[in-house]
Amino acid sequence: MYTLHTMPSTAGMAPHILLREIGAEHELVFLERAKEEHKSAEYLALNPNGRVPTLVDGDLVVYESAAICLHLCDRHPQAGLAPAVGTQERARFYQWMAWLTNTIQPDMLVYFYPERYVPAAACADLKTVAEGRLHLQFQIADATLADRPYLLGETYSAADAYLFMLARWSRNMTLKARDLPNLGHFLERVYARPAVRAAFVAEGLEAPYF
Ligand SMILES: N[C@@H](CCC(=O)N[C@@H](CS)C(=O)NCC(=O)O)C(=O)O
Repeated sequence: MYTLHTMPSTAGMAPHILLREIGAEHELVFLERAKEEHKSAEYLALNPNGRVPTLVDGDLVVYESAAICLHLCDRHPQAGLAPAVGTQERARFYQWMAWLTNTIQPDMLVYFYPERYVPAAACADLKTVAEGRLHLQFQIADATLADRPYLLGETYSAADAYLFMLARWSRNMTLKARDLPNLGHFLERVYARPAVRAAFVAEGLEAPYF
């Protein structure tokens, strides 16, 4: 039995989707941002970063969304959410997971929390810069998806759930991931998955979904 500490529409979405793809028994603990529950002493004892998500798996506590995804892939190899260890496909899977969490996600943090990086007067400009950088990155994903339904080819993997999560964060930007043709179709394809729809219902999300 897993417990995922999260908030709706956050970095907890990819692990949440994977729990449902796997069919793993799990409990969702939704922290209230307005009450700063993610900064409470109780939560900081689980995740000293004061951020979501955090997964509790028995006596194991793991934070960092990508790490949780990789752990779930390893614990449930039969779910086929990652290629076999040691294969070329696995190397490609690592490449995309690292790229997503290490390239796109940091610029998302700049876009959503500019005040943590620069004085208030510079925030609007920084958001514009971050949005432009994000769009260049989404163009790389779009080009990759030109000849394949998923990042790794024909087979859906945890990297696709991660890309879906990050791409939907652009839904209220001027430069939207969904406006890129291949990425737009990819988002529709992933959103059509029953596990993804169920995660959206459980998180209480409303349109636009991506
Ligand atoms: N690198 C972390 C980032 C987590 C993160 O920034 N989560 C956001 C929500 S998407 C959060 O908890 N924000 C609250 C805050 O920073 O105060 C991960 O991937 O888990």
